[in-house]
Order: sequence, then C-alpha cells, then structure tokens
Amino acid sequence: MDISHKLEELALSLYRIDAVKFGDFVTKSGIKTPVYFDLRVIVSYPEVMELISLLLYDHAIKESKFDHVCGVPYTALPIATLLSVKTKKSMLMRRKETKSYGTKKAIEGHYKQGEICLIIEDVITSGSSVMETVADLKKEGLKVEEAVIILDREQGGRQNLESNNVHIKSLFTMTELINILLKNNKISKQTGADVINYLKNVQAPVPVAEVDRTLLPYEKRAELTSNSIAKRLFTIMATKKTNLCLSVDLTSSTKILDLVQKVGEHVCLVKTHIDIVEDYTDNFIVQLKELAQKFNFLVLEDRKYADIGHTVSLQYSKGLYNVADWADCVTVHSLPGEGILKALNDSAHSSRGVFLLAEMSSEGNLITPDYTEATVKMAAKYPELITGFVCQKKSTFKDPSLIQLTPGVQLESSKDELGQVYNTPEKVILENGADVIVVGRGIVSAKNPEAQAVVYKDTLWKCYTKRVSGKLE
Ligand code: S5P
Repeated sequence: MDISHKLEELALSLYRIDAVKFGDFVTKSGIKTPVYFDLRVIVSYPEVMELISLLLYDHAIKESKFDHVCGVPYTALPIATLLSVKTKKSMLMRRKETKSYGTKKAIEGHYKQGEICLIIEDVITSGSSVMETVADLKKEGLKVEEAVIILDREQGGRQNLESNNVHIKSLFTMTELINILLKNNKISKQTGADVINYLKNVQAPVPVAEVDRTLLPYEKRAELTSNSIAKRLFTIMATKKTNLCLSVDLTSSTKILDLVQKVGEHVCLVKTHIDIVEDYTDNFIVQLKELAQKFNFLVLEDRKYADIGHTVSLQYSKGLYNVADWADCVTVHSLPGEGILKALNDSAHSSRGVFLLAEMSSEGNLITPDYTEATVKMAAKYPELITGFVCQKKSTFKDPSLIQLTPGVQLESSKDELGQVYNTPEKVILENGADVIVVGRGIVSAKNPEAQAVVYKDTLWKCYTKRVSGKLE
C-alpha cells in the first residue's frame, strides 16, 4: 500500500473523530499544550482502529522480531489486540491498578524468561508511561527492545526511551501530523505555527535515571540523606566496616551491658526493647550511652509505637523510660496513620530518627502489599524524621537516602517455634536489599557471643562489599 497516502488518511480521520484537538490543555506529565491527542475515542471507530493497526504493522512491525506484544494500558490495548491477532503473536497485559494481597500478577499471559516483548503505545510525551510498562516486563525476565508508537510529540520522550535502550518507531511526529492538517486546510497557519513553536520551547522533564540504591556504597548514601541519624549510621557503617545491628533482647541490665561491652566494637547499632529489662534504672542508660560513645554505635529503641499521635508523643517523651532522651532512633508502625509521624516530628529533636515498619519477618503477619506501599508513601512526607524502613524486600522502596533495616537473620535459614522466619546473610543482603542487619538470638544465645558477633560481622560485610562491587553472578 501507499504508506504516505494512508498516513494522510489516518491523520485526517483522527482530526475528524476529535482524537486530535487544538486549544488549551494539560498533558499527563503536567505540561500545558495547545494540542491534545486523545486516542481513547478510536474504540468507537472500527475503521480507524483497522487503519492504525495496518499502518503499524506495515510501517513499524513487519520487520521486527518479537514473541509477544504488550499495549501500554489503557488506550493502546485494543490496538495491541488487533496486532496480536494480525501477527499471530501472543499478547501480554500489564495491570495498571495496584495489586492487593500479592496474589494478582503485574503481567497477565503466558511467557518465558528471555522472550522478547514489543510495546505498543498511542502517544509519547516524556516516555514515562512506556517506561513503567517496560520496567514491569523486565522484572518478569522479559526482554524489551522496541516500542511502536502512533504519535511522537517530539518533547523528549524518544530520547528518554532510547537512552533506556528502548528503540522507538512512530507513525507520525507531531510536526508531520501538523503539516498534513495544514496542507489539507484543517487548521490555520497560526495554529500550526503555535504548535510548532510550542514544541520547540516545551520539552517534557527527563525522568531521572533510576539508581539501584543497593549498588551505592554507604558513604555515598550518607551524602544523600536528610535525616541526621541515617547520615550518622551510614557513616559509622562505612568507617567501622560493619552493618551488624545487635538486638540485645536480654532482661537483665548487667547482662546487656556485659554483652555490649564485648561486641560493641563490631556493631553499628544496638537495638533495645527497654520494656523487657527487669531492673531498669536511669544509670543503665547512662552506661549504655557511654558504651555507645566509646565504641561508636547508635542506639535504636525497638518500641514499635502504634497508637494515636497524642498518646505516642507521651509514650515517647514521658514515663519511666523517657525514650526521647536517649534513643537515637525508634521503630514505629504506620498503622494509626500519619498522626503518629506528626507527633514524633513535633516531639523529637533534630538529631533523632524513625524506622517505619513496612514489612515484618514473622510468618502469617497481616501486612499487605498495599499497606507497605502506603507506608512508604507516608514516609516520603517526613524526610527529616525518617531514617529508613524495617522491611524484608529490596523492592519495598527505592530512595537511596533511606536505610533498609532487616531482622530475621541467622547463618542458616530456619524458623523459631513462634513463627519468626530466618534468612541467611547472603539472601537478605544480595537478594533482598538489606542495609543494616538485625541479629538477636543468633548472637545472644551463642556459646561465645563475642566470637559469633565477629563471624556475623565478617559474613555480612563480605556480602555488602560483593553487592556494591556489582559483581553478582
Ligand atoms: O519484622 C520484624 C521486626 C523486628 S524490629 N521482626 C523482628 O524480629 N524484629 C525484631 O528483631 C524483634 O523484635 C527482635 O528484637 C529482633 C529479632 O531477634 P532474633 O532473636 O529473632 O534475631
């Protein structure tokens, strides 16, 4: 077929059915625009859908090698369907809505790792929607090298995608489309000039290249954080060469101090449960803080606050333990909502931090993926307060300035009789993204806790250096 003739026919059809409009609009990326392209209407015009799929096939796809097609939700889905049928290649569908309970897959359809998936999209501005789909497909082990697009708005999307190794083929650029409409007297010269001028001046923001936080060394991450405790903890880890947190879950203050005296030099953080200490005195805290000073570690009170903001601010700064006075950081549940962070933000002084619980290590815990996601979002509003997350998975958050504190670690995978699940250092650091590793009974219950702390420290540090070297096989 005569492609340029058919392209002209398509441009005029899109204008006729109001899929391309001129006026004052705002795009999904938040850019003001005098021209708007809305292909959702094509489902009402089967002849236009047919023409689009024929043109994409002839112009862009015939020569491409791929195993699957995947439309970027939602507008491109019917077109991807037509192309799947035409090329007899199977279709994959990406779920756009948030997944709940971890049972729904992000990608629907049958596929094998290493197979090639071709992306279909209607319009690209910044390229971010295509990138989201590419990222989900890649997570499943699929290869994505090419995206075919109806319209390239020429605002940076092509460059953004090409720099992420996604090659773009489009039916039209915006300039080509405008020229066809001008030639056919569908728009005035002034409108045409406005659009061309606008394209020259307004480029979509370049999506920041995503850094894998787990590949950055602690000292680099120390520079990125807004929370003073995260900065100190990253720095301590880098200088002492240890990412071990001792969870000193003993009930006698002398035993705690005795153990910390022995292992203090091997840890970056000591985690307490102050309410299990049977002989608590203020002097115990004085001595613990002296050890912290001597051995250069921080103290985390694992209180797991979970009440309304008002109560939590009292629990934090009043009562027998006066945690606000001595704990460098505390653990907090997001369950009660943002008020809990507001309360701590108001009552904690500036050199304090919060680890928010985004996931738990215990079997059958009721935290869902939606809860975790909402927790991470909540934390983003308090960058100066949040030190990091208590969590189990690398994918839980991306921000390299925050610390992943991961408990449930022993040298061998196992479980205790009450549902605690233990993973190995290799698993939690190399696969699951842990930055600070919490070990309790693995050290506390060992015959020689000091020697065992050294074993943990060395093993954990080895895994970390392997991770940041990027040489994971
Ligand atoms: O999900 C969690 C969160 C925490 S803070 N799972 C946990 O086990 N913890 C704490 O880590 C727990 O309260 C305990 O103090 C420590 C793990 O101790 P272990 O003896 O099982 O290593």
